[in-house]
Amino acid sequence: MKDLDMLSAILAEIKKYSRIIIHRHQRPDPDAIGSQVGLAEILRTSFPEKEIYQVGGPVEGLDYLAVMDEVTESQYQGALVIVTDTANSDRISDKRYVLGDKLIKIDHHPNDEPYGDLLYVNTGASSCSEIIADFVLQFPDELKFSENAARLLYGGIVGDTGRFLYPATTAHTLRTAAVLMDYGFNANKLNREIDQISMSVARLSGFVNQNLRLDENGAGQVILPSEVLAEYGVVDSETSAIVSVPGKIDQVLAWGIFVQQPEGYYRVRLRSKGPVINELAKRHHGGGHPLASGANAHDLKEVQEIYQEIQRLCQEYRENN
Ligand SMILES: [Mn+2]
Repeated sequence: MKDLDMLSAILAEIKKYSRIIIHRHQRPDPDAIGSQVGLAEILRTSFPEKEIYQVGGPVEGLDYLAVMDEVTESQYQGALVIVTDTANSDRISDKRYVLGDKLIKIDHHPNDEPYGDLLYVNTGASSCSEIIADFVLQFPDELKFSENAARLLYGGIVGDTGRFLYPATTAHTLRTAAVLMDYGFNANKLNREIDQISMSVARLSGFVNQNLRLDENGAGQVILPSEVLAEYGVVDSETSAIVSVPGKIDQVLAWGIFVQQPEGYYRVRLRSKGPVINELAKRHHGGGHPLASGANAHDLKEVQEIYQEIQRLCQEYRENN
């Protein structure tokens, strides 16, 4: 099915259902919330007679973007369920997504697990929020932005592109952001809310710079053991703010941040300026985009194995580029 045909098929399903419940991934980021609640707000504006819900539990410090709704199990009966920004079904926040009448996936990650009755995946989009904006722009007679929907989608784009910095940013991304900005929300305030960090995270980024291990090919590694997180007063969800820190350093080519979890294992955040790192992530219980992925390491031994694989990828990349 062609892209536009799929989007029309999704719109036809939306029109059919009187109740629509929208999910996103666990440990949400601005794009997860932006695409999810942005779509919810668009549907509320475009179809005021429908019941629209956004679900998935606490938003971990992103409540300046939106808050979630509570729904009961029985409300899933006869409902349409849409999931945004989530590549794999086991990462969907709130497992009741299976209780709906029909399931739609809308995403921009590689389509490793094509779940759902209908799915629209565009890996060329900077963010899922950009896809939701495109959806509205394709059907201007039927779908309408509100000021808040525009704010949420803009926030999602800013979050996933690192304020239009990361390579997934295209001319189309910038044009879409411009269309959204015309809705008049306070973009300056939103940019600041997304970008600002707490004093404890600022101090932790000092630790990251001081303790970065770096080899001659640009392979970087930072390990954040539980004791360090406790010393700096930072919890795992806040570490997303320091993932991009090593990337500012000229010699760094690809890197991993290994954050120890209360259970003992390490959550791994992988980033790259060139070498493709999502295959590596898949070998270690993870996945993601070619230049931005996540994985998990059982123990310090697996942490070192992953670092050695980053080193190999950097070395190969240096030899071929
Ligand atoms: Mn995203």
